[in-house]
Amino acid sequence: MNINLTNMDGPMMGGGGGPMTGGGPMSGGVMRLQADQATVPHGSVSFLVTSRGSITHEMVVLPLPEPQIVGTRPIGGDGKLDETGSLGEASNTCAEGAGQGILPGGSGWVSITLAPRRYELLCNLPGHYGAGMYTQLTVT
Ligand SMILES: [Cu+2]
Repeated sequence: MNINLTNMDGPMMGGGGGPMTGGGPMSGGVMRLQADQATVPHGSVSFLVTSRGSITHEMVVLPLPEPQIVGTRPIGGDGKLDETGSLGEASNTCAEGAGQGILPGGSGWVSITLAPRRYELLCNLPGHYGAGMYTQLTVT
């Protein structure tokens, strides 16, 4: 599946298209992690993650406990989440797996074997989750 990582922190995002509308509330602007599929069958799931914003991003896969809602994990004082239980991540520019982050215009990828349940895909760079970089993935 394809994941797009975006942020709006200035006028340079013009022409990007997509569903982002309106101004960014609060400081830091609006950031998004958008997947082209909300539901996939269980087994090996391949993620192709592209940073289309102006800054570095990443994608981490965490199980989503019932009945928790995406976007409601507690954020630590460093602006990040506890990644305990992470099943994998794409945070390497033009390479697989974990790295230092996906640079603007770059892609990273990872394949993870996922059992049927709900997951949360998110960016865990400081402040990004709080700015909106999360989405739910349901594996059937
Ligand atoms: Cu991010």
